[in-house]
Amino acid sequence: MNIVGKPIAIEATTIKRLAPTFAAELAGFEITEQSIKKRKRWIYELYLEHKVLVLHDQDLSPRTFAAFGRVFGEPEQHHVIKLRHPDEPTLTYLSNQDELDRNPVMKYSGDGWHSDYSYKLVPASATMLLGIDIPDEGGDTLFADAEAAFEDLPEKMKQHLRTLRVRHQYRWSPDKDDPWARWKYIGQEERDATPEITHPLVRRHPDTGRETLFLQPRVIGSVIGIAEMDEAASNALVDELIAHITSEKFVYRHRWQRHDVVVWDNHCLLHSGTTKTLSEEKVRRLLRLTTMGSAVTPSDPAVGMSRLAPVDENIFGDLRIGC
Ligand SMILES: O=C(O)CCC(=O)C(=O)O
Ligand SMILES: [Fe+2]
Repeated sequence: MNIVGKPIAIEATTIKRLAPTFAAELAGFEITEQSIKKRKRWIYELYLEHKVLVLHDQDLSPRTFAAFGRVFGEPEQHHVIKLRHPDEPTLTYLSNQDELDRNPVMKYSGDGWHSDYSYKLVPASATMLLGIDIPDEGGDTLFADAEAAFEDLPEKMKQHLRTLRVRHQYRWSPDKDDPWARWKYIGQEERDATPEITHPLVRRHPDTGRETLFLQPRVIGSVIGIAEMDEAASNALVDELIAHITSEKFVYRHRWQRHDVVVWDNHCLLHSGTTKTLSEEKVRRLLRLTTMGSAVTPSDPAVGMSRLAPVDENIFGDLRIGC
């Protein structure tokens, strides 16, 4: 007993694996500013080991949510201004409702397999979401383990993939008229912040040194293709690798509950929202934070670091719809 007669809370945490290669639920841990300070290193190590951590029943203020985010790095603002939280610009506010004068396309900005900010020279490190309003069913988030998927490939193929680079651009879409294409909702400032770049296809995790595939689909996912490869061959390779990464054995589906906190490692995972298939009567709102990553380390140093593409093709020229 402590001096005010209350039993001293003893942390009884349990860790449950949620998918064959990754993802874990951390039960019995209450996120508070004190518990964050005390267990920072332990949480970070669990995160590196499991790649996705799920914590239920965390009714957090934006301040405590942001403090927990700092366990995983320095918070970064989203380059799409209207996606930022109106009061806390380092947080993003995700909603499937028509609100905050946003372009309707933004309701589904997380749908489609991707790794956050992969279209930037320095992509995101961790992303963390907090469920505020969660529908009784639907709006799940999917995760795919790109590190386990790379590990699973034959050695000869791994060697070939280590020599390749990938072209990325935020506003790229294989179909200009796709109603969900990102170029439709960004203005000049956001275009300037997202020129075409190339990254190595196989990168090393900055903390664990493990190799992973750093790729996403061409549809919505901002990948133009493999650099210096014929378009048909590039498309076939991208499609084959994405089908492999997102095959069932590497996927975890998170079914949201209110006050869930989910944090994941963008270095080695792809993720996708499923909000487009959710009826709008089902309200879904989440708070989001991403942390700043570090330069992408190629698995094969000869491939070189990430860099700006030689010519910015100014994809889709002046076409723009205000957001
Ligand atoms: O809404 C979702 O389920 C995923 C959102 C997403 O992609 C993100 O927060 O980075
Ligand atoms: Fe995302």
